[in-house]
Amino acid sequence: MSEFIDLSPEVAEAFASGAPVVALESTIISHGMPYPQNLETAQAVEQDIRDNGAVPATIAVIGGRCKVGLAPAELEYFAKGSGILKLSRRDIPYAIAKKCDGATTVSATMILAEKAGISIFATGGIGGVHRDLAANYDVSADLTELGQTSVAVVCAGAKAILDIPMTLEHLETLGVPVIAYNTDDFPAFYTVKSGQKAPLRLDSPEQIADFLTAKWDFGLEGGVVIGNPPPAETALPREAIEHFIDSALIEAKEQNIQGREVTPFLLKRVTELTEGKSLEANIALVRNNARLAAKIAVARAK
Ligand code: PSU
Ligand code: MN
Repeated sequence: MSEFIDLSPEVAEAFASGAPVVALESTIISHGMPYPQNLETAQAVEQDIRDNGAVPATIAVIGGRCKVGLAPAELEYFAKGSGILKLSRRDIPYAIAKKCDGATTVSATMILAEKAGISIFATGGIGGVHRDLAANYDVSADLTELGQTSVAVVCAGAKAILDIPMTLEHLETLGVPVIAYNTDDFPAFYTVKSGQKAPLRLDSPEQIADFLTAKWDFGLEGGVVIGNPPPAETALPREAIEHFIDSALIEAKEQNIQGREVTPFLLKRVTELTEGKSLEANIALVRNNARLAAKIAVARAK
């Protein structure tokens, strides 16, 4: 184990006994949802993983130490805390050297998960290619990470605020397999269908486990995107959400929101504009992804 990583007692015990482990990120807690829904979600997601036979490992950086598995009080700190950095790959050395507290995005979580030996990770939606790329160059570091780090990311597709067709093209260029679970369509976070067909489809956790074994045993390093459609009861119709996303994008431009602030701003504004409906959808889909990730981890451990 890397000298920079601390395992929680629960995760250390899981490794010792060979129990399946699922990684979880912390940016969704500190920068993706408001308090107290973020804390309730973080706790519920961990329990969903336990209920499906695996051990949750929420990942973050505390005082420059890379934590794999958080204690309940640490989860609460990341939910309430202000001044917590948002860490992608580039920021990890700064957080370690300056002994900072930082929440990990998909890219940083994948790196720490791989170093700890965890290959399955659940989140809400990956980052991707932002809309209006020519005017506003913004491509999430999540995509580059998926191209090189061997962790499978269970998500409800790419976030709806993004350019989904361009995100899929970019993933193809990077050689990242994109699998839709039990459907032909690539999901779009709040909505069941993005209007894009997913390049690959698999229909059970066992099939996904076999796919991962084939990829990595053959020596093809890099990540995999597993697109799990959001639960229908809370998913939003595309027509209902598109208008609010457009308004949020215009506001972001007017207020000159840039860099790492863009995604948190858009998620927050869409939650306000939908009067909480998008947050409700986000919570339900993260939990749904955690359940599938646990089942895949269990299938891989067999
Ligand atoms: N999924 C969610 N909410 C989030 C995220 C994912 O439901 O807030 C986070 C992840 O940490 C992802 C990040 O890596 O959004 C993308 O940020 P950016 O576009 O700045 O790369
Ligand atoms: Mn960006």
